Amino acid sequence: MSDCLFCKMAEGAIPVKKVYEDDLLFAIEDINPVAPVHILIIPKKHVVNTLDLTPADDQLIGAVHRVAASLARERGFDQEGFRLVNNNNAGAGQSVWHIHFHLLAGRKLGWPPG
Ligand code: D5M
Repeated sequence: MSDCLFCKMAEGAIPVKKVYEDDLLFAIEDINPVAPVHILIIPKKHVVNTLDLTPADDQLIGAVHRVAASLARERGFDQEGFRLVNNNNAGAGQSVWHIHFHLLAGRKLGWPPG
């Protein structure tokens, strides 16, 4: 998708500091953090959101969760608690139309979320 921000980041067309990268995923610091830790875990494949996933993406979504756990352990917020969340469609707050997962930590995370 030539006009997709996260595809351009994945391809290196837009330079961005990646805090994690492998063949399937990359992770960056969110430009507008809502918690002391706010990392975006972004599949490289262009998928719009959860509604766009197919069985072929099962490994990809598993990898998102494993990377989130690794980052939590590496950065030492695994035991205090963290949240992995994705917003689907505008009513839930999705603003970038390429699937991504917010990894949040570093403060008390209220429930239910707003
Ligand atoms: O989340 C989209 C998120 O993407 C939102 O928290 C801001 C973040 N964002 C947007 N542009 C950038 C850049 N250039 N760098 C880092 N983070 C960015 P959503 O759930 O779709 O609202």
